[in-house]
Amino acid sequence: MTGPDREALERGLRVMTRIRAFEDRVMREFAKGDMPGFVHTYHGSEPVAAGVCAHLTDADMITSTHRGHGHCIAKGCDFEPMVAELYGRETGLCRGRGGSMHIADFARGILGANAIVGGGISLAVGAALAARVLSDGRVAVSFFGDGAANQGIFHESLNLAAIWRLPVVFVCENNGWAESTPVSYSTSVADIAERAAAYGIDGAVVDGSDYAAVHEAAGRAVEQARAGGGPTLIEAKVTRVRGHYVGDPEQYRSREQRRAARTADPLARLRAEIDIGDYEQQVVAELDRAYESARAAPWPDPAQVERFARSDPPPGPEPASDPPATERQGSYLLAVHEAIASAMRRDPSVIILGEDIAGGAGLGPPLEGAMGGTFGTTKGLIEEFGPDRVRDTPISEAGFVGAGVGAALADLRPVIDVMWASFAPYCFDQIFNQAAKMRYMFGGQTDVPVVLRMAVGAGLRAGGHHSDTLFSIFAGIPGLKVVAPATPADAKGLMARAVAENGPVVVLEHMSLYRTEGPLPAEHYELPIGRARVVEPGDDVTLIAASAGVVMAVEAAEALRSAHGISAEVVDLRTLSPLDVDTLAESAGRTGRAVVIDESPPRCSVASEVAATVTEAVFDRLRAPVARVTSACSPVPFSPPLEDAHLPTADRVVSAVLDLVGRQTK
Ligand SMILES: Cc1ncc(C[n+]2csc(CCOP(=O)(O)OP(=O)(O)O)c2C)c(N)n1
Repeated sequence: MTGPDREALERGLRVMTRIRAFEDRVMREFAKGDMPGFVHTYHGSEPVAAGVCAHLTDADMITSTHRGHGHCIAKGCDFEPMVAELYGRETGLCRGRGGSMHIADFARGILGANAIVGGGISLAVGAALAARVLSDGRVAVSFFGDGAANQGIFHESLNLAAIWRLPVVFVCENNGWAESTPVSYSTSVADIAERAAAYGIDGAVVDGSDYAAVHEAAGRAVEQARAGGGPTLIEAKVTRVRGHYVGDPEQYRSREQRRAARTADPLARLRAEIDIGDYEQQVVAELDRAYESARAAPWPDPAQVERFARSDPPPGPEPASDPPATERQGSYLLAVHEAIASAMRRDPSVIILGEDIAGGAGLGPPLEGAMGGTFGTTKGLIEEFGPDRVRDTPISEAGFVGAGVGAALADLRPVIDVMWASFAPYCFDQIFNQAAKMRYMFGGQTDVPVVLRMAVGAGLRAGGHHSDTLFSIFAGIPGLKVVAPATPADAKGLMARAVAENGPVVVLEHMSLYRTEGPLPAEHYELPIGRARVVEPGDDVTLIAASAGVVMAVEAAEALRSAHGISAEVVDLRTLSPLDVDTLAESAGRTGRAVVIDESPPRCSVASEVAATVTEAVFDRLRAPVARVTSACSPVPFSPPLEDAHLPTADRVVSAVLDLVGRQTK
């Protein structure tokens, strides 16, 4: 590929001029004190964003960083909504929910700036995965700094992109510093691009202050990606002309280093060669208008503080709360399998990702006897849907969960198998900071239709790393919906609904329930998220549980009835977030007593949340305080007597009820 022609150089200089003028103005305006938060300017890297984005269309996708203004401008963002976003106004690109560090413009393929260093890299891999699965010719580019190249997610992402030969270009803007840490200290290689070789992909070092050089290298990488030739890592060496953030005293750079940095001007070379007339004045006038309009724009309405936090329910009427009647029996495991298979049949944008889900088939033909996941829930799906939609992953939870989330931003509906919930901390950023927050931070520009499946629960003598429930960890995250089915029929209907939902849904499948049998309708059906179910009616006390706790509650209700003449109503939460407050309040208000059963440890548990919710709703109708029966406040132990002592039991539920009856105050 030859270098850019004169017209391309002129276009490039215009884009760089826009970026420079924008950032100069940001520095001046920020100093006045009425621009909230922090801003990080792009001075010195202008040729990188301009030279790379010159090869991208609106349909192509980028992920950006805390230093993202330049990327947005090069990808075509208008000044007015950008400036309004910096001021936190309702007319901003993200309706003021994101700000400088989370600016996004989905109409232009900008999948968000990301204030988590390295946070965008796996999202770009996922966007490229979507382009590959949909065969639509799009390319994804991830911009990130030298600091991000030392994050684990960088390495997992490059490996994933390499093994799947995805249409993605990784652009490392090496400005020599990560905040105050020099790259010479933090990085084991002279050139970050050398790391490409470790993953068998092309790597290139380019002078990031030379527009023509960036344009040429990026053109080659984007063309290769589009043609199916796989990813490239471009390292653009640039100078960080200014401080890390506006206002940074830069005490870690000597006066000489600062002076040398300030004199670097990557626009100078092109300015000497190319005449763009009074374009700079035009840009300044455009910025004047943008600032005037942003300052006059309305603030977001404080009454709408929760708007966009959770996805809207899918269109159409809410499904019936009960599964269809059936004579058919089936296991919880089969239920999960059937829900996923039927969702994949109905919607070609549904894909599944996870370790061993295709049983080692990789991208090749299905293997005889493939596992179908550790528990066998996805067995047979590779044969029916092929390796593009049933994607085995390496052991890279952060990488493939991030890729799933990125794919969800780019028109797929991934169902991601995290295997055991205890592994979720490895991908917590991708769940907590990315999937759960994006709709909100980007002001409703995008949904994140992703399902995160995890096996939970103790009792199988698996010890501390394979037994957690993490109920409250997920239920406590505002952007997530969380379901924990107790029966095969619920497992099927809630999984089907989770896939149909437009936002991230965490499906917690209890390991001790996989082999349990119950009524299992054969047809496709959905159950509503956020609706509890009265399993057994009763008058004297309400037992509230979820997942395997429901089995315990039913056992306790039977013992209370037969041994003590106490009539217990059993309520299955089904959904841990959002809670079905109406059903809980109605039942506990009527019986006047409630015991919440939760397999997680007690501190800040779902049991605590339910107890507080019920108390707030029907305090005046309660005859005794709400009681909690939880696991012990320890990791799940291995030794059988210890594990048994750790877990709640039906006997403890019975005791809690008897205690409440004895303690009643009214
Ligand atoms: C995961 C994470 N760790 C630390 C930070 C704090 N932080 C913000 S920017 C930054 C430096 C990033 O350096 P680099 O990736 O080289 O980008 P640059 O700022 O140089 O553009 C740090 C440490 C963060 N935001 N996210």
